Amino acid sequence: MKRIALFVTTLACAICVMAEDGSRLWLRYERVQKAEVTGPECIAKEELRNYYAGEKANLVIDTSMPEDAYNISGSTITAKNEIGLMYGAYALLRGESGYSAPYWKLRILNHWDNLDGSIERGYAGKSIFWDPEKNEIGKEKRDLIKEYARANASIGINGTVLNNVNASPKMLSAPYIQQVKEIAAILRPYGIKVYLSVNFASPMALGKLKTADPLDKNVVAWWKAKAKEIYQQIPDFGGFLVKANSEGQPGPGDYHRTHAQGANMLADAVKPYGGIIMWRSFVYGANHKGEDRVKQAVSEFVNDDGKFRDNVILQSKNGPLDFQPREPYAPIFDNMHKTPQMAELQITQEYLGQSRHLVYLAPMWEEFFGFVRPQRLIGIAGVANIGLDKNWCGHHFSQANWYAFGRLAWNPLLSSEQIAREWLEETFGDKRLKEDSRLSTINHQLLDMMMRSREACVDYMMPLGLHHIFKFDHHYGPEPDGFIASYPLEWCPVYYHKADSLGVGFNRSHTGTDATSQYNEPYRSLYDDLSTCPEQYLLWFHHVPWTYRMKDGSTLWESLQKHYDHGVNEVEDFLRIWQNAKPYIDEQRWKETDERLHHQLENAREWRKVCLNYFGSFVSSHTSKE
Ligand code: GCV
Repeated sequence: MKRIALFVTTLACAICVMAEDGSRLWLRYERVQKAEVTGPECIAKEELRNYYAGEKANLVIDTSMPEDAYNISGSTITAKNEIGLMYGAYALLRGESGYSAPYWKLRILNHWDNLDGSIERGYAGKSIFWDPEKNEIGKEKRDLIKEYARANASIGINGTVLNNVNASPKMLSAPYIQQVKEIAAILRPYGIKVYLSVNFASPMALGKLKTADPLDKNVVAWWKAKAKEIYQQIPDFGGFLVKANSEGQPGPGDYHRTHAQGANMLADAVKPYGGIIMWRSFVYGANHKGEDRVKQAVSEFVNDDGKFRDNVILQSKNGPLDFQPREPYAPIFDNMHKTPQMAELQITQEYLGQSRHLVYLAPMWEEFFGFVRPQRLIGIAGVANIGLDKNWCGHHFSQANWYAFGRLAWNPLLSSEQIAREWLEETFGDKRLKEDSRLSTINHQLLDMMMRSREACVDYMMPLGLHHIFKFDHHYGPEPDGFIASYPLEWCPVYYHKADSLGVGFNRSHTGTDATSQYNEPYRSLYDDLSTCPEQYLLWFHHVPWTYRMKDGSTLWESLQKHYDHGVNEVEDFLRIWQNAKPYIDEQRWKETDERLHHQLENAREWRKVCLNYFGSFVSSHTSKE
């Protein structure tokens, strides 16, 4: 588990570079230990003493400053308190200057970590928090969690939900609360609050009550007592995250109560301590038989708008389905006018090649913020991609997604390109190579590769608005013909593409399921009309004839083929770029990434082959020649 950088020389390069296992993430500062730092003893001081390359730095407290904000003038950092100074110190080490304040107060990672140490949709090893063999936080784990805290603090993340939204009731038992208390103590100096996902039926499983009905007085009392117990141990505990009446999880609906009734009961329990409830809108299935899955969140929540307590926040995925490589934005953001909302982004690449594909996700998130303006949200959550793997995230480039999430949570107006440039410089930049004139070309190519990688993934997996044609359960690889009669239809790929001899795509216009009517204008009309619907969402909103003429004059079927080809060609190009970069990257990270890129190419080719064979089987030989 210990993350130690190996130091070996590489023959691949005339200049000897340090081999790396990726454990230092983007925090690869040289330990110069030369600055004299004035100001309070704190993390900022320690970091600057160790790593600041200037001779002097000053830390100044100004209590009139806003929470978490900092100002950097020369080598003087001013902030309200030590946390602000810490953010300022990391910014100074990144080379920033001037004033900066976070856009949102809530910048939270969601770990889908189970108490048995496994991680749902985790692709980088086991949980860094939970180990069923050890019911205590030992020294090794403490050190690791401290590194985790430092990495998060360096990019401004200030909250973490420690367990899976498919929550075990055991999470709220006394021994686990004790562990949470210990974790909270490690995270606190870095300005990070802990939150827990809770199972709505915990009063039954743990408290032996006969019901979890939110209007039952014993249930209310149970949650109040539980909140008190937690806050006695962890006075700055953040609150609860809840997945209710979704994918088999219990919830207020089990007692014919509304989401608002369920959420408010929990909200009242944490309110005296300043806690919040993040209630997820990811629901489909049970209550909406036959309704288009992407409409169900709005249908289920819209009547609750305005009925939630003021410490409840509705947390919704960026798209209406489930973290696909491309989705239109989720219309729930258009429909809840009186309820504070948070967006949930997925950093772990469940549907984007997991930790085997190089896919930089910030362009996707930037696209989302183009539709759902950051000012409509009061916070942001990201499903973490972190595990016990030495490089934390499985793929060296998946670290960029953790980094980008933090940077966007601090400032969603930053461009994905700026963030990628920053990350590349911090993660792969080697100061000794700066003089080499080829380096700027290489850097440019690496940046380009990252920036093209998400669109490439869309193209080789699901272009033109296709969605959810993944293999069952594990969601890796193509299965467009997927249909299992005993499964809910919403789990079957054929439900989503509806290919037939006439065409392909899901008619969600007013002549179909009318999902377009859940959008505000101008998107409602734009998406509803086949002739104005952006091609990137075409098959999401329309069932389109194979012979339909696309904007470039090709037929839909030809266009699909072009997109799949383009996606594969892009990955071939990424391999070339990576080959060119070889002399400038340490041996270990180069090799590990190269292996994954080869695998990615193989997988991209499989996607193309399987999907084109399958969809091609619907296209008559007459049509395909048109
Ligand atoms: C945590 C999808 C994923 C599940 C996940 C669920 C959710 O269905 O495949 O693993 O469960 O979303 O976000 O609750």
